[in-house]
Amino acid sequence: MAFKFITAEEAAEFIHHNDNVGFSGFTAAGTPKVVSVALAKKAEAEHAAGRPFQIGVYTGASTSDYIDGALSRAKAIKSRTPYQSHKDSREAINNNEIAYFDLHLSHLAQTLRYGFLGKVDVAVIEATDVTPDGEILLGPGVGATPTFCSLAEKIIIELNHHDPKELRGMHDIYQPLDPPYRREIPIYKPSDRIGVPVVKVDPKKIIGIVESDKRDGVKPFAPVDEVTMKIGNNVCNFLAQQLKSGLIPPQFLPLQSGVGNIANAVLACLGSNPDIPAFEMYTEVVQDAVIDLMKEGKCKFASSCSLTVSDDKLNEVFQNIGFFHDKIILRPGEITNNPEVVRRLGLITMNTALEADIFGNVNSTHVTGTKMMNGIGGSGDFTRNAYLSIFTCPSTAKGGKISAIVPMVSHLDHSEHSVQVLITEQGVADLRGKSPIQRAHAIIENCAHPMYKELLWDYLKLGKGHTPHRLNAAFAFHNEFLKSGDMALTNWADYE
Ligand code: 0RQ
Repeated sequence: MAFKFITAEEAAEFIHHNDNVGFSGFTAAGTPKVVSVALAKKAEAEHAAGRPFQIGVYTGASTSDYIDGALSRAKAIKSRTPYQSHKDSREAINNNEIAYFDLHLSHLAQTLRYGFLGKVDVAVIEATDVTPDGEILLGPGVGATPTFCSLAEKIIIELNHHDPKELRGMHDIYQPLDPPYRREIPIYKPSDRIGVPVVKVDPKKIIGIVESDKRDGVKPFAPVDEVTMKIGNNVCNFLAQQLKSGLIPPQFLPLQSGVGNIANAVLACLGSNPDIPAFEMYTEVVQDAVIDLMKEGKCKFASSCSLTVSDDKLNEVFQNIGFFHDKIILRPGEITNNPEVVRRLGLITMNTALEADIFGNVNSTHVTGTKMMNGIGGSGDFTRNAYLSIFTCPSTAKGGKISAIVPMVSHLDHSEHSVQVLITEQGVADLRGKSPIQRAHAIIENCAHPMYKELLWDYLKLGKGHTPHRLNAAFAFHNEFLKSGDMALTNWADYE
């Protein structure tokens, strides 16, 4: 090995206050695990000595406790983008201790290359292997790693001894040309390979290698329960009926599925429905359910940015790498989520809403319009460009005290123009070709919880115009929740 082995603490010494640092991986998969923790300790020591120490953090998507958790607790993050989902990081963001700005995941790499966010000083990259001439074999998550490596002045490698070198050949690393002479991304089906199996960097930029054998530690998902099972079945029945009526081509279309418990449950239901043919995925995260579907032959192929699977499931993949090797491609996020490719392949996209309004607008990110949950992630990249865009969510949250169907979303991520179908455990609202009032009827009738239906019908009677809102009452559900802790206590008489 031509490079110097250094400790995580020595690596942290190369990162300075105010640096912008790009971390490899996508979700917990493929993210560094030891340099970030050493960096958090360095920040704490600096703060104890009365010196400032904070960095800008760029990642592929969410990370794990080793990055967002450790660095947030150490108050070491100055700014952060694009997606996070750690409770400590969420708390710091909502206290405005971290200047967080949300981006569509497909935009991050090009936004950095365009120079809009300043320099990337250091890239910290988890690798399965690295050659003396600077070929980096990544692990189970790609994210924005190729761009971090090409822009960064210094690269620190975390060599993870747990991931097998047989991963070689599963990655497809490709960086598009930038404007003004950008060409098409030549992916015409999910399994097309257009790049190379490794990230190539100038070896002179690699300042050292830190060894690690830590696992990604993706948490297993909540088991499928009655509500998520009903949502999953509603999605399946809807897709089966679309297929039968010829609105989806007979050979089916590639699927994208979002992140989280609901998305995992929807996939599990798709797998067990005999009316849904074996399918391919063009998506950004492969979750546990997909691995099982591959074993059953129900999922034939997956193009993804990461294997966001629990440690046990990842072991299963590694132990049967011969089986999975040619069924999964791991690509950079700007390719997995690329609007051009999403539209060309004609994806059926399935993402989760925090809340939706009766006119079909979706909030994926902000609780009561003010508190950041996770970020928009890839949901916008896919929804806006889908063949058929579906949002799912339970009709209520917090034991029924929150209705996920509200008069007006308290924050807008996906507008009525992009959201085609809304599905809860109550049923399906097909919004295509409907006016705002027709959409409201479909959503209240089919998706709202019975506990909230009357309130929503009554709201609709309050408004006037093409999209009949009563502006002083549009956030009454949210106001009531903030006041009494229960949206169901909303009283329209207060707003007349
Ligand atoms: O809270 O954890 O305290 O119980 O939100 O909700 O129902 O477990 O759903 O895990 O699928 O996450 C939208 C956040 C859903 C996710 C979101 C509370 C609820 C619970 C989680 P608890 P569930 P999920 C590609 C796609 C944006 C990014 C995206 C997400 C917690 O799917 O981040 O789509 N999406 N990326 O109780 C207050 C409401 C609520 C609410 C639910 N209306 N008000 N709290 N909750 N509805 C993937 C990537 O980009 C990587």
